[in-house]
Amino acid sequence: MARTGNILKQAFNIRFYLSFFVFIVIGGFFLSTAFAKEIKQVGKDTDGDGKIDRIAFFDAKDKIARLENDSNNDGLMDRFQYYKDEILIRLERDTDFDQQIDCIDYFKDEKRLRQKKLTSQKKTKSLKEKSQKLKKR
Ligand SMILES: [Ca+2]
Ligand SMILES: [Ca+2]
Repeated sequence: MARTGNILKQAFNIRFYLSFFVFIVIGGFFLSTAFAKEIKQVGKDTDGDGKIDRIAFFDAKDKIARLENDSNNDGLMDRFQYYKDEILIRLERDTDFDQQIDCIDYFKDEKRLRQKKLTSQKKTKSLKEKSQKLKKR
């Protein structure tokens, strides 16, 4: 009797460890993908006109990853600040509000390193995708 009890106990233990292992693997997988992504966004209507004009994106550690601003209040984001470890590393701007980035500033240690201006031929980044995402909300 004692023997079967032990076997049952062992079987239970193996199952326990297996499910624990599976839990860790799946949990780890979700965590690792979550860390790479911005998982939370907080929109703000800073001037109180009922339109969201600032959206902050946070990563899984609740650190700011990106900050978007609508500086001319047309409902389209035109200022994109990118952060690493909560420090500004890049600022992308659409200064003429044609939904294309035309000016990029690079930062290091919170100081501007260099500025890249994109002429109409060299506009590499389109904001259309971002704007569409915004409208869906
Ligand atoms: Ca705008
Ligand atoms: Ca532009």
